[in-house]
Amino acid sequence: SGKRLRVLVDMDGVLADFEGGFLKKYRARYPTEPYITLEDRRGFWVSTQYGQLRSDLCEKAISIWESKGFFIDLDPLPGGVEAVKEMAEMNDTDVFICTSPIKHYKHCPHEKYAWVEKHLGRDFLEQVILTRDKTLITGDLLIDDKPDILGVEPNPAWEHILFSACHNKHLPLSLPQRRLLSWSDDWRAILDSKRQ
Ligand code: BVP
Repeated sequence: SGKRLRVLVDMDGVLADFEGGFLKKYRARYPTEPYITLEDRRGFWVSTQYGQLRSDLCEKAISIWESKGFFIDLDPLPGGVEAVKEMAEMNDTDVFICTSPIKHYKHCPHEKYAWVEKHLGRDFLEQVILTRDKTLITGDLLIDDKPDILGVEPNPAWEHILFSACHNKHLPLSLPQRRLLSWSDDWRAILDSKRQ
């Protein structure tokens, strides 16, 4: 076999249930305001769709993930923690968690590290990459639910595997983009397809 495989795994919407956590806390804080069910979510940006529902709901949505406790309280998505642990144990495989913090930095970066420690263990903190520009990070694969991952590097090293989420499941797949439907889907075959 050739060189080691490097897998970058996104956090929100791939390992941590950002959408479910958002809706639960939004409805608890704003019980009389309209909301968007996960079935009706379209587009990556929650704030944009809430702003289209009613303009003042954009800032109400933002207030949810800017609050203390939002990111640490996110539930793990089914099978994600187990998959990442198994990946990290595979021969010739390096796994990094590659996640973009929000610009309101008071709680988010701290809570992202705390979430990794809580669910993956203290040793996994070595694998955390916080960046607002994922195109700068080299890897063979990036498993991420954001359909368009752009930055200053026009030709990123990684192949983007679109992880299915409520907001992207209706999108036509722009070929040759590959999808991972969930952590029950065959992620091992996707890794094997990139090995030398
Ligand atoms: O920290 C997350 C939440 C935030 O953007 C980051 C996306 O990171 P990745 O999943 O790409 O690593 N976020 C912010 C907004 C609106 C901001 Br205004 C949003 O609607 N959705 C969202 O995920």
